[in-house]
Amino acid sequence: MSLHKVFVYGTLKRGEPNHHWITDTSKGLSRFIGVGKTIKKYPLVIGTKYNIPFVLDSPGQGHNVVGEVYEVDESMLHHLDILEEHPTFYTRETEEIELYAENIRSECWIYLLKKFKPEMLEQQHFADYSSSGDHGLVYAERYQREPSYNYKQDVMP
Ligand code: PCA
Repeated sequence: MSLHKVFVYGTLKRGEPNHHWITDTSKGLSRFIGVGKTIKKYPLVIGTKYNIPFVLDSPGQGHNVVGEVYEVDESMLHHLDILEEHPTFYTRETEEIELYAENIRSECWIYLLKKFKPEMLEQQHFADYSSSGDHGLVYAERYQREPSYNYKQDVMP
């Protein structure tokens, strides 16, 4: 069985609205490894009218993004790809992550946005996402969204 490391920075983190996706044992295996951050700086923004977190593929801007590293099996990785709509919405790529506790670097998968409207870079850049932060940009879960509203148009160039 092949295992993969995934770095999550948004709604998949503990205490965030999609965390249950990564703990659903009926979909595969996952194990929390630790908290870490990207070695490179990235813009982490909250976008669309549904306040979705995105790391924009524009390294060098923003902050070292904080998140959680999990070890997952092939089946769980596939399950996460479905949530993130890889490769049509987010794209899963590898990125070097520094794990705080062990002070080691590790190559992990990350879901980022490759194609985005340039004005998204002007939005506030966060270092550590929370859906209930002072920013007041509360994440709208799928069941709360309007079926007729194409929120992907808010990000696609
Ligand atoms: N889910 C993925 C990408 C953004 C999101 O909300 C994550 O938590 O890393």
